Amino acid sequence: MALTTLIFDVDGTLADTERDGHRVAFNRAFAEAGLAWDWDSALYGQLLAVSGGKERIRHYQNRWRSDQPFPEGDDGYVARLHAAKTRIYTELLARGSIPLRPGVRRLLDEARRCGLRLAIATTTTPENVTALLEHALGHGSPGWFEVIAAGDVVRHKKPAPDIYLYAMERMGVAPEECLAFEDSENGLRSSLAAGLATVVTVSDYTRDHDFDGAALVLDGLAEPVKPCTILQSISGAGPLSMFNVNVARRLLPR
Ligand code: XBP
Ligand code: MG
Repeated sequence: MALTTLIFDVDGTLADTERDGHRVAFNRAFAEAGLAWDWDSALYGQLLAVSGGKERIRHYQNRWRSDQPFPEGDDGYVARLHAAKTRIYTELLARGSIPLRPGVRRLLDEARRCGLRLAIATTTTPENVTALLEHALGHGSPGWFEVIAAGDVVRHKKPAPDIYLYAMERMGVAPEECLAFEDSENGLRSSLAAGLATVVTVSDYTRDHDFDGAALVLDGLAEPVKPCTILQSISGAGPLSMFNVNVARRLLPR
C-alpha cells in the first residue's frame, strides 16, 4: 500500500524533553509538595522504563520509597502531584527551553507539501503536546495533526499498542499505509504491536535499547548540513544522509 500517514511519538522523538523538561518538572513538583525526592539524570534514565508520569511516580514510591507511603485514603494525591508537574512542565515549554530535534520541522513541512496525513501517538499528557508544538513548532501547529492521541485516552500505555490503534481508528487508516516514528524500546514495542513499520531516532537515554524489528534506526532525522548515521536498516531503505519523504515511501512493504 502507498504511504498516506506519518504517526509521531513526542517525547524523545519530536524533542529531547525528558532530562531537561519532564525530569526537572517532576523534581520541582516534588519540592512544592514537600517531598525530599530528587530524580537525577541517571535514575531518571532507569525510571523511563515505566511510561506515563503518574505510573512513574507510583513505581518510584513503590520501588524506592516504600517507607514513605502516599497519604492513606487520598486517592487524588498522585493526580494532584502530577497536575503540578504538568503545570511546571508546560511553563518550561512556554519559555522556549526545549527545541525540536534536528530534521523534525523539515520533515513535517515536506510531508505537508506532499499531502501526507499527520498524527501523534504518545503517553504524555495532552496539554504537554499542545504546549510543545505551539512553542517549538509554531502557533497553530497542533492543527497540522489530524489526531493527537495522548495520555489517558487509552487504558494501557506504551509498550501496549493501544495508543497507535486508537490514532489509526480515529483516522480510518490501516497500518500498511502508515509509518511510525519512535525513540525508545517501549515506543517501538507499541508501534510494532500495532502493525506499523517504524523509524527510530535514538536519544542519549535510548541509544542502547533493543530496536529489533525497526525498519530503520538513525541517530536523528538530520539536516542537509549535518548528515545522519544509520545504526540499523532493513534492506530496501537504501543509502541516505537525511530522512525525507522519499526514504519514508521506500520503507513500506509493497
Ligand atoms: C514518554 C513518557 C511520558 C513523559 C511524561 O513516553 O513516558 O510519560 O515522560 O509525561 P513516550 P506525563 O515518548 O514513549 O510516549 O508526565 O505527562 O505522563
Ligand atoms: Mg518517546
